[in-house]
Amino acid sequence: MKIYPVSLDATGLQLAVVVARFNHLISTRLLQGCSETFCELGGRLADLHVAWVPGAFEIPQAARMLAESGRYNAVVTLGSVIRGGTPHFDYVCNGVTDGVREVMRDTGVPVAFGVLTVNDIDQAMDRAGGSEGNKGADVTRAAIEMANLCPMLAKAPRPEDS
Ligand code: INI
Repeated sequence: MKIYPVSLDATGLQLAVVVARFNHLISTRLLQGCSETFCELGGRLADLHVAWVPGAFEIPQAARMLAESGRYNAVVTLGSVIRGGTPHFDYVCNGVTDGVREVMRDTGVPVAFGVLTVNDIDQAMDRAGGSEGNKGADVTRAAIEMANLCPMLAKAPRPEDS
C-alpha cells in the first residue's frame, strides 16, 4: 500500500487570497486567520498576495484569473454570505459555490472555500475567530495541504512504472 504523505509545510509556497469586502469586519478576521496560519506553517508574508473584491459573487472571477496565472500553488477564497430573508442569499451562495468549484475543476489549481454561509452575524462572528474557531485559518491549512499533495499526484507513476 502506498499512502501519499500529508504535509502542512508552507515553506516556499505562493498563496493567492481572494477576499470579499461585503461584511468587511468578518472578512478582515478571516484574512487574519489566513495570514497567521500561513506564516505559522512556514510561509512568508511576502508570498501571500491578497485581492479584495466587492462581494462573494465576484470571488470566482478573480480566483480564476489568479489560478490561471500559473503563479500560485493554491488560492484561498474568503467572505461571508448572511441570510437576510431575501432570495439574494441563495443566488449569491449558489454563484460563489458553483463558481469556485468550477475554477478548481477547470484549472487544476487547489482552491480552498472559506466563504461562510450563515443565518446571522453572530454565527459569522463565531466562525471568524470566535467560539467556533476561524474558518480562514482552517481553509488555509486545507490549501497548503492540497498545494503539497497535488504535485505528488500529478507525478503518480503508472502501475507498469512502479
Ligand atoms: N455579498 C456578500 O459577500 N455577502 C452577502 O451576504 C451578500 N448579500 O447578502 O447580498 C453579498 N451581496 C453582494 C454580491 O456578492 C455582489 O457583490 C453584488 O451582487 C454585485 O455583483
